[in-house]
Amino acid sequence: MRKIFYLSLALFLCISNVVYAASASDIQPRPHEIKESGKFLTWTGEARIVADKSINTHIVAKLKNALNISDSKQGVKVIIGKRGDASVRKYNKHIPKKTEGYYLAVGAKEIVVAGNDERGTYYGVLSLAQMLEDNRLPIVEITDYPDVAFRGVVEGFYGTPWSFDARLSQIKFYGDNKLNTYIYGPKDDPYHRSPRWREAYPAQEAKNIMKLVQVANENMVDFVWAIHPGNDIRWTIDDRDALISKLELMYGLGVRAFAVFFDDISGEGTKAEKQAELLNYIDDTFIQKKGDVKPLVLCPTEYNKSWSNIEKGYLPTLGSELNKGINVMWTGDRVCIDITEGTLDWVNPHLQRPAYIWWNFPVTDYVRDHLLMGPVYGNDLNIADKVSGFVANPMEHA
Ligand code: LTM
Repeated sequence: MRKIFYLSLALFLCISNVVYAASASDIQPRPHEIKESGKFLTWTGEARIVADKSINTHIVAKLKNALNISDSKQGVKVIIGKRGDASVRKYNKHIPKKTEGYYLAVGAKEIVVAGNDERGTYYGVLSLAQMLEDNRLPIVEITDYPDVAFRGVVEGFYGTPWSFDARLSQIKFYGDNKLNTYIYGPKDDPYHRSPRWREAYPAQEAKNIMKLVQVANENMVDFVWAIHPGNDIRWTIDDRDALISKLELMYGLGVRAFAVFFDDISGEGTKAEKQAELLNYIDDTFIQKKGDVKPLVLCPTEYNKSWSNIEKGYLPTLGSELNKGINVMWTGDRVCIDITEGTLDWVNPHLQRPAYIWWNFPVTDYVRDHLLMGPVYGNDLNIADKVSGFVANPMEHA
């Protein structure tokens, strides 16, 4: 009798309806599907991790760190892995067939984190960690995946570029918040733009970029390096080769994602057919050949509606000439403006692809006596399937 009493007590302490514990609906961004049981698992940190040997060690480190795990044979079993791993084979049918998707199940004795891919697994861990409160985890089943392929930040402002330390902390923040993209394109880096875009970075700067790429990889963020050659580019084989050589150098530093910016220029560099020819050349001879590089991104010269002249054919030329895999950026109806469904309905047919949003908020390079720190409002909430990416251009104050 006494045994039953203690067993019941133990069970009650482990699984009980305690209202103040975290709930899956606290997870940000809110998951697609949540099946909550209303019950909770008391989390002591004692757990046995079951994973394939090949699992990314950063994922395991994140899991252990976020959930304070001390390895124990007695504890809760945490089964973790990505589609194809033996550890999660049993759960294959639950894993959403979506890039960066995951299935997460918290049971009374067992937790399953099963990603569709490595990032999905990582995001499953982040969601699990967000649910932990007062040493309790809700007993729940979650199916989740991102609606927008590329999400994050473009360091694309005029003014003092971010410091190395600021970038490190930003990149970690993106990783922790399921943002997968950091585009490096500060206007005042002379090796990104004129006059030195053709030249290699000095040794210390190259070393810093290498380190940032490494930290980005550890935090599941794509470090996208952008080049801005439009101010003084000549449409010659020499300049084309100089650009490819620079990309090769950046590839050598570990960069596996690239962008080419043609914003805020005039003259020769603005020609749509020349830009398209160059971008296709980069795509065919560099991006596709490497095999391990993310899709190329272009910021066009006519990057918002108020500056576009359809009769002159700039956007339609890009739309029809550019390789279909190249993403094209767009700031909306104006340079700094909310992103609406209307602007996407207008531009996407011209681009013949969903636009990749460069959102000019909270950038302050045009109002340097301001800090834009208010709440965000005004963007349409139903545009996810009309965009290929969404990145915000921030303040120089990281
Ligand atoms: O917005 C784009 C594409 N280009 C520039 C940015 O570099 C700048 O930060 C913003 C805000 O001033 N405006 C631009 O035109």
